[in-house]
Amino acid sequence: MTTSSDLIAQLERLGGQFAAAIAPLVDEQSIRAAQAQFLGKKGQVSEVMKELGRLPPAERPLVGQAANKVKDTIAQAVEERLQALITAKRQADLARTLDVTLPARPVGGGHLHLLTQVRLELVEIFAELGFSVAEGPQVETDWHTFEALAIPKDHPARDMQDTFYIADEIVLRTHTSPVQIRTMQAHPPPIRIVAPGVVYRRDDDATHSPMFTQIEGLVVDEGVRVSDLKGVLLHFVNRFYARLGGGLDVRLRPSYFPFVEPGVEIDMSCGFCRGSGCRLCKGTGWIEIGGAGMVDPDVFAHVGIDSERYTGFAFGMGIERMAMLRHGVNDIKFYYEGDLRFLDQF
Ligand code: 2NM
Repeated sequence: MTTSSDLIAQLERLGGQFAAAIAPLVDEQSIRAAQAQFLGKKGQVSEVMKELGRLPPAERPLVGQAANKVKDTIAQAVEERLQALITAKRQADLARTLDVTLPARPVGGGHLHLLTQVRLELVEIFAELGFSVAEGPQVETDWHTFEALAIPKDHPARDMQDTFYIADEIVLRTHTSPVQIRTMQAHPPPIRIVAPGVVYRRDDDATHSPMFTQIEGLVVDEGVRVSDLKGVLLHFVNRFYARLGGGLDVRLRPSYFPFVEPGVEIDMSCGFCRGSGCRLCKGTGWIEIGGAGMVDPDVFAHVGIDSERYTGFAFGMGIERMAMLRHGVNDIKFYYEGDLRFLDQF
């Protein structure tokens, strides 16, 4: 026969059992679950209270008071346990405080873009031969870009297909030759310059981009000859493609550019297959690397240089193409995409 003192004793034990049950719990969710287990409809406290009906009515309030007390005890134990967890977490955080005396983690260093590296290297190679660097505007006049270079209004080189027009007489330069024009206007010979820089053409495929970089060279002095041009180019290819082992030859193949006479395409002997035939030289043993020629007397006339006294040669090359050949880059877009998986290889 259940008595009120039995039930009160059971309830009081539950308080202690609850505290023991949550002591090992380390998160609020499981503590709340334990709380529900003790206090919920099917909880242990409710189980005890079901016995209440069997007691004489006079004894029931005493058991009710004991039940309220155990509920308070359980609520208090939950609060204490949660507080203890918060305190423990805070102490663990503090124990992990930043040690500012530790050496810093290494940060991956940046580096120059491949095209910048190659441009600087090209400038250095030509500097060895006494060239200085000249620069000029990318937004140019029609006159400096075409007229002064003996490219008349109806010449295909200034076709709407190739040239970006800003206004009737203002264009994005299609080559860096206007820099040579400006230099010849500003300085009397002797002139020995390279003009590296961005140029613009309406052209877009695996080997052409609407914005790309060129380096052009110009030498003007008394007695300048095609053999001087060839000597400069021989020095250039054997320095720039030194890793191919030296002994590279240069071939000047007759061609046409409006601003030179004679005009030539510059080929270098294929150092990749040494003439036995490969993909790069398409089996010919020669690789085209640019254009050149002796400056046309018409150009000298436009800039006020006496072509009876002075002669000169000029040459031009695409920097993207030079780097593509040397580093095996097979699509020009890799230069401009900013993908570090490509850029970090150089
Ligand atoms: C080339 C090919 C041939 C060139 C000529 C001149 C100037 F201004 F002196 F007339 N500058 N650059 C030239 C000549 C450029 O690039 C393929």
